Amino acid sequence: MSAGTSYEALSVETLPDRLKGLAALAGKVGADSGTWQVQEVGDGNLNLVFIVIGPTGKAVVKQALPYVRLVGDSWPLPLYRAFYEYHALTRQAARDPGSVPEIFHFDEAQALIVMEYLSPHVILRRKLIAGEKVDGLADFLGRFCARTAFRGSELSMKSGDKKADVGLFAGNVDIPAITEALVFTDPYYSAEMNHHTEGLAPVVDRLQSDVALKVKVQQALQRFVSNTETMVHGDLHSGSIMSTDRESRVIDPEFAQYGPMGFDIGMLCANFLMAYFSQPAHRGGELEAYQSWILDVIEEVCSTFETEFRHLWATERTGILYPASLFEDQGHDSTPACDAVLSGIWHDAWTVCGIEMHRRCLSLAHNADFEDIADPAARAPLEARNLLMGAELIHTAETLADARAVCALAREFNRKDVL
Ligand code: SR1
Ligand code: MG
Repeated sequence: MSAGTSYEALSVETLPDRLKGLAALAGKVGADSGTWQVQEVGDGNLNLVFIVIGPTGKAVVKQALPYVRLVGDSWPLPLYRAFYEYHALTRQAARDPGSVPEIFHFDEAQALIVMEYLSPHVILRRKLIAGEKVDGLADFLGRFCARTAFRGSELSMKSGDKKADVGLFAGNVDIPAITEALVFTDPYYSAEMNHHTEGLAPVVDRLQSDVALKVKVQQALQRFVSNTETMVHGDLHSGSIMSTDRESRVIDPEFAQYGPMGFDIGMLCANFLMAYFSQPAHRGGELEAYQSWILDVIEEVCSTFETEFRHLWATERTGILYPASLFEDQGHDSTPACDAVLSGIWHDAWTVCGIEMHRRCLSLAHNADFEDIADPAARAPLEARNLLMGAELIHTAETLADARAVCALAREFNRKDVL
């Protein structure tokens, strides 16, 4: 398949013949495409994902579809998202080496990325539902969020490079628009694609009639669309992380844009909190111990983020923001400035966290943590705890002390009979 050929979606049947000339793929899996075994394993909402297995190795071929897979061709979606995913992956690889799969090839016309097959990694969300622990997870994620936030901002980048990159990613319009609608807007009114578990109506009504809440969420949306602090992954949930028992990688940054530094870590913490609140339906034995482990992960992700961010502040502050010429060179400690930047990050993070907790139970794309609970009567009370804690986070985001306070709140809501 050569660049410039008009786009055509691949299938298990057509892939070997269409990609047999691709040296980057043949070099990994073997030159004889007749020996390739192909499986389509995409279980996300948007794309085709193939595993290609040959005599000399395995590779992943990810191809964007021209529509939202979850919904069908009634919702067209530009193929250019693969271009932004590719560019986001290269930036994440540079800003936090080893954190993302290795890229072997990108074909813009076919909206296709050939990349490393991660094995024996599985989607983290699946491990959390199964009650499995991952060593080093919090360290890895805290560092990833801090490094990509700091190194993608004017704290580190040259002003011209940053502006050029903001310009490049500004072309990613329709994908962030999904977030603007599904995440920030739809949960707070009866949007067409919304759905929620039977029995949750009183909680949904309470959230949707809370005007102060809607104002705070809209303020967060305003920051999301107009604050280009750093390149965010844009969809950093537990389905965008693949882990073994001791190693993790971040995948799927097609929602990348320049946005607030607290966005990714906020969305990430929300997904751990939803894993936490859903646990009573997934296990009996070891429930408390496993829930405690999840909260420990949240606390450690956040403390690692702070430590790494402060380390980068001290060692890599090479951009136009808070320059040493204004602080250290004048004999002035810049710690209060770093404290203030971090405080803004946490305000954004906890607000986004609450919003993500809402959208996954109210808007279009729910998550398996709750959806795998077959009985609505068991699911609704757990989702209700999650929804009300989300509201509390949004209301108090500016004054929350730290992740420990957030986890204390989670323990409190986990004991509540809301419905
Ligand atoms: C229509 S896309 C729905 C969701 O799937 C993606 O993974 C994002 O989370 C998006 O919000
Ligand atoms: Mg995704």
